[in-house]
Amino acid sequence: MVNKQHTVPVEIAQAFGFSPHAKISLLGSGHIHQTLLVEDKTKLVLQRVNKNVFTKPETIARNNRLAADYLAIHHPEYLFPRTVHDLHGKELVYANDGFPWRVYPLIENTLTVDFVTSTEQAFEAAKGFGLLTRNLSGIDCSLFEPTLDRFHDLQWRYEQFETELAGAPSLLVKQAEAEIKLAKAFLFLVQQYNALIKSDSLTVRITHNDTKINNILFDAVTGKAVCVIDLDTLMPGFFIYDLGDMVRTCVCPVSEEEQDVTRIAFRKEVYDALLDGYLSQMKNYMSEQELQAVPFAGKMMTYIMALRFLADYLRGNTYYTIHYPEQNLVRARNQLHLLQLLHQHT
Ligand code: GN1
Ligand code: MG
Repeated sequence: MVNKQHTVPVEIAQAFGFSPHAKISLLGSGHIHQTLLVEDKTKLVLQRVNKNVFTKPETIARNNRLAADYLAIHHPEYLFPRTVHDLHGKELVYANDGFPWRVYPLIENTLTVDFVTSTEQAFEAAKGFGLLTRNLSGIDCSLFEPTLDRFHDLQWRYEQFETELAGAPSLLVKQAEAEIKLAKAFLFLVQQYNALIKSDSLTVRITHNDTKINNILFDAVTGKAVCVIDLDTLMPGFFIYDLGDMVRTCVCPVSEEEQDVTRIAFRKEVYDALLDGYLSQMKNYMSEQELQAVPFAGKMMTYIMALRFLADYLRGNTYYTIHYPEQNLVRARNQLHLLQLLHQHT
């Protein structure tokens, strides 16, 4: 979906009390929502929630509230982003077109990165995401509802890929021939996933579920992880989802947007640093069986993203924001390349 708009509806600006002189600019590189920086009396992050993807925005708000309230009591020192209420005390405000908007305080002197440049950065990111799950380890997971059903269900994602493939125009199938072949060659990972889930060896925890490297804020000076952001998919899940998406987005020296596959590489030292960072927080909470599942995490999440990008390409790019027609195919191609490397090295 092409999405370049960055105007704020008058009713939203009024609800949050922005002055008419507030400066609005685009922020971040997320594929789903529209995120804006508002420079007014204070600096704020304004987000238009993509309700076509997140059909239950109130569930997101509720899950986040549950986590925030728990953390405030049990880990008061932990920085967890809470939304700013509008002038009437609402967390989500609906524009006249039906899209919900929300506001966060801008956490200053921080930055995001799209690819990791050092082992320290990888360690910090993984420690940051591990700490979130660890701090929420005492919460009752049954209070949370999924914001997206079957989000990381590899079996279901493979079926979606097959459905899109069956309905895709032959020209697109031809263009994606090599990627389709490669995607099918990794079907054995779906079987491994199903077996792992069925074995009941993974504990259900509150996981972030979108731990790509640009969803964590680093201190601009010290480089330490300051806080995790993009909490739309904070919901019950398995550790492999969080560790896996970190592996997917950190071990490679270039981002998932890379067009030149010769630049896709596996950095062993970064992989090791990620595992160290995550386990420094989570090891004592994980079973022996979970520790054995660690090497599966990165493969599973890289595969699921390859399938999702490829499926979106075949269906005509209705889900992820794209800036050129082949972008989802390019993403799928580099993810499949990375998957082959992970398969060799981990
Ligand atoms: C989407 O919103 P964003 O860009 O952080 C997607 C993730 C993918 C990611 C790939 C709700 O995340 O699952 O890993 O793109 N989020 C949703 O860049 O589908
Ligand atoms: Mg997101």
